[in-house]
Amino acid sequence: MDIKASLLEQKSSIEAMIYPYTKCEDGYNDPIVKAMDYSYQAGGKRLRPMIISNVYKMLSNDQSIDITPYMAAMEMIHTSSLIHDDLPAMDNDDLRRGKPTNHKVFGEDMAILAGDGLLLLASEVMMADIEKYPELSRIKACKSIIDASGVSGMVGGQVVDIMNEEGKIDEETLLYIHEHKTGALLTASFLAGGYLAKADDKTIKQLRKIGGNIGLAFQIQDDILDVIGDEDELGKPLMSDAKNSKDTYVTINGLAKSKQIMNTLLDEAIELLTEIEADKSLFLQGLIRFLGSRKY
Ligand code: GRG
Repeated sequence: MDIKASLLEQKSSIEAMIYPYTKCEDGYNDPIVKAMDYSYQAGGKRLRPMIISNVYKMLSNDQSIDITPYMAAMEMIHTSSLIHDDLPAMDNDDLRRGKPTNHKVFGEDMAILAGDGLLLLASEVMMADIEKYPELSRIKACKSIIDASGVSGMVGGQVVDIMNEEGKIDEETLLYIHEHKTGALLTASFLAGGYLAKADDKTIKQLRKIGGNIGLAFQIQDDILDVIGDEDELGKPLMSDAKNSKDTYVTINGLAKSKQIMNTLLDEAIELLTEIEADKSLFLQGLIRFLGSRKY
């Protein structure tokens, strides 16, 4: 399988599916929808919706459920976190996905509201048809996504990250930050796909472990790319961690050991995936391998 070609192909079909979900202009709210769409439609790998869709396809015999709202919601929450992460009060970044950050284009006030708008629209979109289709599997998928975004998930990770912004940080705290700030949404993507497919408890447990491994591996590669990546490919400046005097996996463990830890996590994830479904998980296996060598 040519994984890069498949990733690009899936990325564009996902974008065609999820873009319509922000169409909520009432005339007065045009400016905020424009600011939301600016970041929502700014590219990105679309990994999280891709995981939801491929886990669902791998596990479900009934492909009749429309899982697009959950894919759109996940990408909205991810995008809202990127908009807020770039704000002057947070990382104060000028570039994201190769374009000026949201607050650089629309101002800080609109960028804050664009993040808030996307975050809440995600819940609206997932809940839109709940009276028509009140199945537990959909409620569990929605819950897993919302839980992962909040104070026990991504927001919690960001808080601990901010509290430890400068100086030394122990590996346990760094692990907490990565597992929550980055890992929570990636894990929720595996779980949401599993819940929508009505997977059994054993499979859900395996998916949670796969998501956890991938979340951590993803962030380790982020730390590695921040040092040895290519600014044009990444679409953002390098050495942002060093600029902020931040301890990372690389400063704590060194480059070689960080890579080794990352590869072990990814190998384990592939092994687990193969235990769940050997043949029907080929794309996801390729995606996981790609994460270990990604340059962007
Ligand atoms: C608004 C819910 C909400 C939260 C705000 C700012 C914040 C709290 C959390 C920060 C979360 C964050 C930015 C984590 C980093 C995750 C990460 C590694 C992002 C990059 O993901 P990619 O590479 O990005 O998938 P693309 O651009 O490909 O989508």
